[in-house]
Amino acid sequence: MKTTEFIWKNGKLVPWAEATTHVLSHALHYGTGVFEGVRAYDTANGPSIFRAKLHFDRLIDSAKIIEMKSLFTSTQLLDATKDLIVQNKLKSCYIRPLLYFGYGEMGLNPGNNPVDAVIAAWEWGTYLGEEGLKNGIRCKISSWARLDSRIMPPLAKSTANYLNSALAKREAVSCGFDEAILLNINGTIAEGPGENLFLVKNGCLYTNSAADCALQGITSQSIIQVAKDLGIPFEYKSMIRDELFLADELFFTGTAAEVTPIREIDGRIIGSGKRGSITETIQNKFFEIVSGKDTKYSDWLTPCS
Ligand code: PPE
Repeated sequence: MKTTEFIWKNGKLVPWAEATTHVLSHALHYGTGVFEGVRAYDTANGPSIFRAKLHFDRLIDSAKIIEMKSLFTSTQLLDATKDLIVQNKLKSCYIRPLLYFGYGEMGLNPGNNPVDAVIAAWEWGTYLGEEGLKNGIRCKISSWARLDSRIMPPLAKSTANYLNSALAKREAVSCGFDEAILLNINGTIAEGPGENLFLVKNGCLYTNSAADCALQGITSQSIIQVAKDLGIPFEYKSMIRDELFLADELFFTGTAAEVTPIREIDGRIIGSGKRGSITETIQNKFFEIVSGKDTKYSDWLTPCS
């Protein structure tokens, strides 16, 4: 990975190599952390964070779900991120804030352990490749089910949840695919390991809701708004696997994945087997918005200075 000069830790900027933690930190053993994935884009106003407030508010919400009290507010963490980007002289970057139960006591109850806070930012290009953004990716329906809210909290970006995602991702890649699609334990579509899923059928756009155990994606929420503004009909809907096979177009959304078309699932060609026209329209608009070129959405971007 590309490193930078500083990482923010518990209120201070520390050199990248010194942002370390004790091996007996609670989160390392039990997955008791929450994180965010945020991007800043290069715009005419300098590096600008996409939907910054929503991301830091979701971080605090994730902490609330796992009963963790952050020592920093959403606003303080956002201010720290802006400073970090400026100090690291980054133009565009991926931002990873993390709150975790640190070193103190072992045992499952994290209650008495300190809550450590870190924010790192580094240059991270396309998540599923330039080629994937343009021509679409190949997915595998995972043999791993997406975690259910009776087992783990799907709306929290908790570090523990991501073993579920990592297992699905590894399986898909080792079977020769680019990415996984997970069903939930009721058999409807949940999401990708780090992406929400959208379907286009007969000109209408669909995605699922929290009831299907999908993370409530901030990119997804933004795309729904963009679709409305573009006059593309949209509905929330639970989906089964067959509907994916019959879709005209499918695409993933996510901070890391941005808007990535899906061209194949388990060897079956989806739609035309290429990026569909509605996907392309939405994708183009997304990149215009994040780069600050469509000023109608300028309040979705927070400049760093
Ligand atoms: N579902 C999951 C499970 C998920 O992790 C993400 C983001 C999304 C949906 C999309 O949410 P949003 O970014 O708010 O639109 N995944 C993050 C982590 C990816 C990683 O590999 O790490 C991300 O995209 O930053």
